[in-house]
Amino acid sequence: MTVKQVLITGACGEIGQALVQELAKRGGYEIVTSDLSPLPDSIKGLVSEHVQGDLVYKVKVFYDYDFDVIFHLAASLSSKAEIATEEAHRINVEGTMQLLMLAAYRSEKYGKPVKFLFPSSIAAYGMPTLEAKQGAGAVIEEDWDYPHTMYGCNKLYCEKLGMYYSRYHGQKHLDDTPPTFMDFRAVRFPGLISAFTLPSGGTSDYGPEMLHAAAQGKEYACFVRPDTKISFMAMPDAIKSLIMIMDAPRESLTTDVYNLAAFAITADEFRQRALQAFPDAKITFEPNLRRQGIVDSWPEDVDDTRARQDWNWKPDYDVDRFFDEYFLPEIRKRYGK
Ligand code: AKB
Repeated sequence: MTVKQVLITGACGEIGQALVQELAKRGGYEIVTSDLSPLPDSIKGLVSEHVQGDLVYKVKVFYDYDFDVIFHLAASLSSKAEIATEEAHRINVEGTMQLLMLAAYRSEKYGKPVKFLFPSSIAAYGMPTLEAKQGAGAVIEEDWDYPHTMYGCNKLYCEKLGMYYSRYHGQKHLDDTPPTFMDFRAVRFPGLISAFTLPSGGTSDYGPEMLHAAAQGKEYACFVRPDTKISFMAMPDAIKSLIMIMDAPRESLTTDVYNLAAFAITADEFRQRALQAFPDAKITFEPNLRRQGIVDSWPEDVDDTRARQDWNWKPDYDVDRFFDEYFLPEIRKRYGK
């Protein structure tokens, strides 16, 4: 079996840790990682090399590697990015740009398209008003692409940069013999929930934070209103989607950026589910205006028909299966409740 060399940036984050574990389980990959932090014990033994530091400055190290696939997960998430906007732009845009340049260079030089997997987000959308959000239903990829946050702007722009580098870079597609371009593929993730790790710096974090707090018997003040609705997805489905889109034959892809959906529920429905499982949970609502504004700008749901049609995407976990077969059994084991 030929071993594929894979780079995972942001490997210490929630998606990164779960992805490293899944690729190691699958086998056939030499996994190189990068992150600002040292690798956690959960994945240390699964990685052949870890490059610690700021990607913008470290990327030159990677020009000597022969990556088949790059998962570029490193990002400053929406709430954090709104506080440190310049830093977020540097991490989210410059970091991505540096890595796209590397993938484009290697693809062209060696005539082998490097696959570049990019997790975009529902933050790429921007609903102008609550009425528009409530009336829009499940939105498609091209609609409402007017993000209200630095993070959302960064994600939307990087989707465009990815398309540029994979098709038009240097306008060489116009030459008689166009070069080998990199192979860019992006998914727009909803809020993700893991039973093993907690997110930090995001605005969809109220979902996982509430559930983890309830399971530990800790009080939780939710920072958005009870009626706040966006879509969420179980972490195993997020990992499954990244593997599926990586494996999909290029010719089956009709677009560069795919919506992904699993279940759309309100913050109050989260609370009800948490109370059913942990009747002593103490969950209150103390909306934070700024974070509320961010979530109000994200659609209630997204339409993932294209992913379903092009690469047979289907989440394993709807809301019932998410609670009953993934989150609650795992979290009970974890916290012993
Ligand atoms: C965030 O809240 O910033 C992320 C996202 C929805 O992309 N989880």
